[in-house]
Amino acid sequence: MATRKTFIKLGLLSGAGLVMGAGKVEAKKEFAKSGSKNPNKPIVLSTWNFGLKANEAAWDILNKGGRALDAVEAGVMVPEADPTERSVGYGGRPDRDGRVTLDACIMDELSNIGSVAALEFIKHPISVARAVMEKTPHVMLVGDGALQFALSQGFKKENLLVPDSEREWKEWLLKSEYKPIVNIENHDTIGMIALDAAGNLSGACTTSGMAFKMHGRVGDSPIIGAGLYVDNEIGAATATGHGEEVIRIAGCHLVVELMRQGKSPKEACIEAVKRVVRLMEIRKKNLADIQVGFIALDKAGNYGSYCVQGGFNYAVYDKTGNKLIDAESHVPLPKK
Ligand code: SD4
Repeated sequence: MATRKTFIKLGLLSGAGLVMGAGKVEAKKEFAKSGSKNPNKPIVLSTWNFGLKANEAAWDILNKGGRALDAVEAGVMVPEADPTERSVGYGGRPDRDGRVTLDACIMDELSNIGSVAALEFIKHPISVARAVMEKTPHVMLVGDGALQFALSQGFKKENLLVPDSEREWKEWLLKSEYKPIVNIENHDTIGMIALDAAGNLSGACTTSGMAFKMHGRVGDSPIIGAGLYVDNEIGAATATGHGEEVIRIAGCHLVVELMRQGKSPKEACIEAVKRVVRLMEIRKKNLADIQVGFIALDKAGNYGSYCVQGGFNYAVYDKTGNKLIDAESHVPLPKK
């Protein structure tokens, strides 16, 4: 059972290893495995254009030699706290009952994991997910239980439904037609993955999920292996888009496993997207109705992305600066 005590012990041990040089030997082995003597680190990647601002908060930590775990938590807290970002945290669009329910998960370099789903009234679900990871014997808490736990940890109960989201929900109720439109929210879930100066990987993912979903619906974002996966020996991946399709292929675990088999981050994302497309064909579903995007980072700091529909972008911050990149897609954007 991973208690907070063992977590701290493990953290101290790995830190001591680095000081004594043992960690360096380990790290060298890992970089040799990933084929690069000169890893591109630190580096942080995150989904959509709000990733640019989030990356800045993460970079502040990474650039000072901080831990990737702290960086990804701090990074995704930026859109979580921003009421104008209407698909994450405070300000997120509600479900069809008018309730803002949030999903988030986090994973560190030791494969510690924590997750919350359908959590209401808490602005920073990512920090509750981290508390689940560090302070409970479990890895996932949902709904009321997650809220009770958050309150017990001192998180504040707040109304997260902002007037713009309430207005849109009331408009939506007139037709009550659930038909998420691809890319329409432009920037949806924030998934963030980072490699720190010590060569360790971590990731975080947080969202209000699909707007006007059924109450209780949970997407891929809080599910380790679907919306996020980190293997400190190989790489990390996170996803955005229609969570049902990401869960169906255990998307981010798949991307990391494909990197383990020797694919580059981009090749791994392409392969996972092909899997999504194939299952849509087999199930005779309309591909135009869905978007899925993956971003991936390997142990050497190589990164890549791929998505189903054109229009997905992601932000990358490394020594060369912070930039937004348009992901290549299976279905190109129509020419203007
Ligand atoms: C979900 N993957 O809840 C999230 C939402 C999202 O672009 O990323 N939309 O399914």
